[in-house]
This record gives sequence, structure tokens and C-alpha cells, in this order.
Amino acid sequence: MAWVSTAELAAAVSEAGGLGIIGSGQAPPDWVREQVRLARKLTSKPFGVNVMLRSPFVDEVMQVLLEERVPVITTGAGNPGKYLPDLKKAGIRVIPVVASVALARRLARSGVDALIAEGMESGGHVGELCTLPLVPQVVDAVDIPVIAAGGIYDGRGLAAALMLGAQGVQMGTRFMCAAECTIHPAVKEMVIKARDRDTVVTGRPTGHPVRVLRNKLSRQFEELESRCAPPEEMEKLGVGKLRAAMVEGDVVYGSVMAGQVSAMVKEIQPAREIVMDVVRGAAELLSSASRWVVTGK
Ligand code: TUI
Repeated sequence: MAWVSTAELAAAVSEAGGLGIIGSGQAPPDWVREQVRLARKLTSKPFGVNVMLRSPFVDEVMQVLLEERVPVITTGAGNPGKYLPDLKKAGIRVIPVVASVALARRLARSGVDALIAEGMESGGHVGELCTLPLVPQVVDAVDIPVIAAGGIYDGRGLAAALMLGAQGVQMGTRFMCAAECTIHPAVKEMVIKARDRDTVVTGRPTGHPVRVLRNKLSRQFEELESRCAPPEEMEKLGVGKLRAAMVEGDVVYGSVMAGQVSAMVKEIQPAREIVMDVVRGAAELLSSASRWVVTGK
């Protein structure tokens, strides 16, 4: 969650008992180092950094994370294979996001510690499969822990993910409205107001589909797509738009990447309250789940 999950939010999630992840996106290496050091000041608990593999700074960012001995790295939007030997040697846990069974198999064989299987309900860069079919297929294909992501909002989502064979969940969109999340208040308001059909996936023709909340920018993308504009034109339209939304609060012409659960987010809550709600909700559901069992007597 580039520009969204900064050290403040990641540290708050880790303090609450989750594993907070700093989203490094396309940020320069110095910014990533600063964020890691700030998170270390804010929490003594483990936290991670997400590396967006299509960042122009990906090599330098990986170098910073090796130097800073960050305990956990997650990766998105690609295959982190070439970085694995160095990360493993440094004792860093590597947890790539996958959107397909083939990549899950390949990465499991190459020695990653766990996988995040992310369905296309999520915000930002998405694959083609939904969480419900993706997670059990990845669970069946690999023998390392699988974390489910995409479309998870509360205890119902966590309980369902565990039933699919996942060992945990990754959540993004709900934490956009965490009190500790430093994004512009206009974005939080837009997420809170969103309804069930307010997200859309644009960018499929460029090969980089991205789920966003509908606005003038997403309509511009749709217009370019409908007249089969050259991919470069679409790529150009996207430059700097995530920052414009998240930092400057341009919810009209910025790229408001957010998942389908936006519609379920109703308020701003401290990260601790969100974590507790999810965990307690799932515990309650699972402890009463035996009512579904027909004993046959
Ligand atoms: O990566 C994300 N979410 C993101 S990245 C991002 S910025 C961006 N900008 C332009 C193009 C692409 C990204 C905004 N949101 N989530 C994790 C994720 N990874 N979702 C899907 C994937 C994925 C997709 C294909 C991971 C691997 C993959 O395989 C490619 C391969 O090499 O086989």
C-alpha cells in the first residue's frame, strides 16, 4: 500500500498483535530507510516491508532492506525470484503475493517462507482470480503457509479464509481508515461513502489491471480503453496519480486504489480496534461453527 501504509500505521498494527507492513511502492531507497527506522522507534515488535517489484528503485530498495535487516519482506506485482538467495542468506522471511497457482508453485519450490494468495477483490494491482477459488487452490499446491487476501474485512472474512486452508489474512482497505493511517482525510471519506459497486478495474489492456474507486480519472481510463488507445497513453495518464490521491487528497483526478470491501468500511477506528474486531469476530464464529455439523444420529 504505497503512500498508504507508512511507518505509523505499520507500527500500530504490529503493536496491536498483527504484522504491520510498510508499503514502499515506487518510493526512493532513502525514504524506505527512513520509514524502517521510524517504525523501529515506534514499535519493538516485528514488522515488514512490501516491495513493489515494478518500482524503478527495486534493486536499491532491496539493498536497503538487507542492510537494515528488516525481519519480513512481502512482494507484489511480480516474481521476486532473483532476490531470494540474498534475502534468505540474510535470514529475512520472504512472503510474496501471488495471484496464480503456477507462480505459487514456482516460488514455493524456490524456498520462500510463505505466500499471500490475493484475489482480485483487493485494491490496487490485481490478478484475475477471486479469493474464494484462488486460496484453496494455492493451499493444495504448496506445502508452506498461505495467507489469504482480497475481500477480507472482518471476522467473517478471517473465519472463511481459515476454512479455505489459509493460516491468516492480509488486509489493506479497512486499514486505510485506521486512525493511524496518514492518507489524506478526503480519501478516508471516499472509502467510507463507497457502496458495493463503486470500485472498478482499469488498465487491463496494458497488462496491469488496477482496482480503484470510481472517479473522473477511472472514467478517463475507461474512455481510453473503449477506443483502444495505445498502452503508453494509458501508462502516461497513471503517472503520479496514486500519490495525488493519497497524499494530496485529489479524489477526483487521483488514483484511489481500494478494494471491494470499501463498501463495508463505515468509520475511522484505531488499528488496535480493527485487529481486535477481526480476531474476536472470527473466534466467536468458529466457536459456534459446530452447529452446522450434522452428526447423523
Ligand atoms: O502489488 C499489489 N498491489 C499493488 S502494486 C501497485 S503499483 C503498480 N503500478 C503499476 C503496475 C502495477 C502495479 C498497486 N497496487 N498487490 C499484490 C499483487 N501481486 N497482486 C497481484 C500480484 C501479482 C500479479 C502477477 C503477483 C505476481 C504476478 O506474477 C507475475 C509473474 O511474473 O508471473
